[in-house]
Amino acid sequence: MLNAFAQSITRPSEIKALFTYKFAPKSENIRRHRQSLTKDENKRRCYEFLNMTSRSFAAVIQELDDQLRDAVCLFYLVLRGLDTIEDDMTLDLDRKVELLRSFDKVIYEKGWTFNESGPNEKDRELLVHFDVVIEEFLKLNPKFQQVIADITKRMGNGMADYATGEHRENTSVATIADFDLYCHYVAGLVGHGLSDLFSASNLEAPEVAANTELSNNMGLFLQKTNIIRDYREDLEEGRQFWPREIWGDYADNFSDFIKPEHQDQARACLNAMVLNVLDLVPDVLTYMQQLHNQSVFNFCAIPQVMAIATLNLVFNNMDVYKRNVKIRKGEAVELILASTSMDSVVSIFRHYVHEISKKNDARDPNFINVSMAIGKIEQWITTNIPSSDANARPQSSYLTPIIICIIAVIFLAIYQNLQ
Ligand code: D61
Ligand code: MG
Repeated sequence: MLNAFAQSITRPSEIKALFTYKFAPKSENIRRHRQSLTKDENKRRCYEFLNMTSRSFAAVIQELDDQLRDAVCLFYLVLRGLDTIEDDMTLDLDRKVELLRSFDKVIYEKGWTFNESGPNEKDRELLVHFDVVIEEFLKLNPKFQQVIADITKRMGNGMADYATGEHRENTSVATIADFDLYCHYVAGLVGHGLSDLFSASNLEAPEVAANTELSNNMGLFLQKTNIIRDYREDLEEGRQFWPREIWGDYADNFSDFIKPEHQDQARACLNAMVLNVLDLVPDVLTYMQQLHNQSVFNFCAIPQVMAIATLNLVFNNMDVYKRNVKIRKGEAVELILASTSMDSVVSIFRHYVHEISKKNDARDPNFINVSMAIGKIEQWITTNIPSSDANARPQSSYLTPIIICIIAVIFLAIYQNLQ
């Protein structure tokens, strides 16, 4: 936590956000949620698993309205269980495929648990106690169970196809179409399922579930951004998700990009990957614009604004090839606090797109394509958000220099105390 403050030391708005966040009173939804856990041991354990297995989604799921919270939590836990089997490189391939293809049946088997995950699999414990998840799943309204089982079936079969080498050449994803299909299975389908849950709960209109292209692209935007950010980590663990149709234009081998002599090609390739993701932004904003329920809006908006901030962070940033890059905690918290209305979500997107455009370099082979993708996003904003001129640039407050001085004094005081 102190580290989070230190990272944002020169950014008063982030320090302010960190304080606000730390001392904010619990929302009404969270209080009711905590209350409901005191009398239900099994449900309490499910939320423990949620908090253990997800840094990015645990908080936003728990803020959802009562009608949706448990369904979305169980949806998450079921798919995290499935993904733990997909990610496990120690499992025998036939066994893996059998599990992936039957997981939609497993969730109806009271008492089912799984001890065969590799010892280093990060969410192994979830499967060891999966009976707890199944018991809670079976208590959900059958209309929610059906959505979850349907998506689990389609995702499991898609993962199995990729695990056995369909749509792949050697270990790598071949075409952009294969890349889109893989991301559809693991993330686009989550977008479908969530939209079905929103509409089934009546918190959102039936149209949100009906437009599957938009909900698919909500998932693709998150998954593809992660795949760009995780280049180094995935390479070290023997995984390749970038499609050869893109990276093949810049190198013969996927691992060439870490070599200093390939710097220029590596930079161009990275930006070509970001360009592929920028094309999704208009659909993300169109999806967001259909939402009416405040808790659903926040739940959807927060991951998407984190993704556009991450996309700006990785654009033209050679650190992606060296280590894990991550947005500052202070920046993340500032985004969380701001993601409560369409106007502010749009102005956040506009801000990061503008930052990307400032880093777009005329020597980059995709300079014009990136400019055009950005132009389309700006076009979407002017056409769809009449008030967008008014919030073009969030003004930095006149308090900024004063706050910097106060923070500097506090840190000095702490520092001298430690001496
Ligand atoms: C609105 C709000 C949240 C959304 C959304 C729309 C549309 C899609 C998604 C969330 C899904 C985004 C996935 C991006 C993160 N990628 C992963 O977690 C990868 O695993 C994919 C397969 C399992 C998906 C599980 C999931 C994730 C988020 C959810 C959810 C289910 C259910 C409800 C709410 C959010 C990644 O896993 C990394 C890891 O092992 O930790 C991988 O293996 O590639
Ligand atoms: Mg996976």
